[in-house]
Amino acid sequence: MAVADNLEQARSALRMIAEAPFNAEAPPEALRGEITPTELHFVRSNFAVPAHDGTLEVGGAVENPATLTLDDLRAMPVVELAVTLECAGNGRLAMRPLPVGEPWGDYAVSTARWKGALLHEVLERARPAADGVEVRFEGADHGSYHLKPVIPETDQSDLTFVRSLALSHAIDPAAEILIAYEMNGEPLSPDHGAPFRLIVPHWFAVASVKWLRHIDVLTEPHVGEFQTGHYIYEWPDRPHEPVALMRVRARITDPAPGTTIPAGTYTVRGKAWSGTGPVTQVDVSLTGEGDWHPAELEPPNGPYHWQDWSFDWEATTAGRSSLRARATDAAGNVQPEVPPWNRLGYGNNAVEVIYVDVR
Ligand SMILES: Nc1nc2c(c(=O)[nH]1)N[C@H]1C(S)=C(S)[C@@H](COP(=O)(O)O)O[C@H]1N2
Ligand SMILES: [Mo]
Repeated sequence: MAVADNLEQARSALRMIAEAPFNAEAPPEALRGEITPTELHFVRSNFAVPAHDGTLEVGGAVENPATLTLDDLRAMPVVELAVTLECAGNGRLAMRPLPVGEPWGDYAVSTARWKGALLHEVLERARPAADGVEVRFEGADHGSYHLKPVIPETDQSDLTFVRSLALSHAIDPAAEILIAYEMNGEPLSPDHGAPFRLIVPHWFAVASVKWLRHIDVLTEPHVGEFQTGHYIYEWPDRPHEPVALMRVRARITDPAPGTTIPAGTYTVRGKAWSGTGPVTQVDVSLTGEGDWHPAELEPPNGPYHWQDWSFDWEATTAGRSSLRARATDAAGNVQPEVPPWNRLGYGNNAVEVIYVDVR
């Protein structure tokens, strides 16, 4: 099969947001399972799938630069982690006034099993210089950028996808940052960053650089369109902040919005996750205002994994009911009722409201 046919096949079950570069949400059913099958995992790319020469250059302010191949990475200790990834733009469509950017509904979130080498081990071998402050991750993808530049002097005609992390975070064994080469037991697919990508647990997925080509230790913080231009919360009333950890959020996966259900007991189900988690409580409301009832919350199956919750609803009265679910995490963060508006539309974790008709 030609590459294009394979790509088309891999993309066919998703809900397309943009064709080129390809961006797509997961179908709602994808959120029911514990692990999202690869063909149902959302895709977010700023540029077309690039060619990649199969090498990873590790350099910058290090004593021991190296060029690694997939075989080199596979020869290192193997770690597999289930990680929930959410795009920072997920839920943007519900913000008012509507921000610019990809019109994501609520399904730019998925959970896959990622297998790879640990970033901190790769960096230990490279031996970062004492004056290192950040680590820069460059993808092989580049091209002209369709969003208005936020950094005025950037050349929009050929930008490369680059992100950075604090060196202290990148070298922290407890952070479990992966250079992943497998997703759900298969080599990475083109849309998900083949041949290898970063996976940064707990962070909004923008940190998880796909098609990884260069890792450089920096002695000055990185400045760039995808780090200090976009992916910044431009709050109207307080200092701007970079997009970082995923915000606490619950989703109702069953019933589907707008469905009609027969009168009786109905088990409402959903998922909940947080980058500052685990989630410690989910409450459900069946009216407006403050009538919250605790749901049954399953413990997490892993530290970076969304959690299942359920609620037995005595749906005995015919008519329309509003359903809301609200998560709280171990750090005490609770979902707000109103989307936390910021100019570029990131991090909308407002409480979901759906309606269901009982007959
Ligand atoms: N090289 C590269 N990495 C990237 C991106 C990109 O455009 N280029 N997009 C980021 C964003 S914004 C998201 S939400 C995730 C999406 O990962 P996925 O397509 O595997 O779901 O990849 C991140 N890594
Ligand atoms: Mo994203």
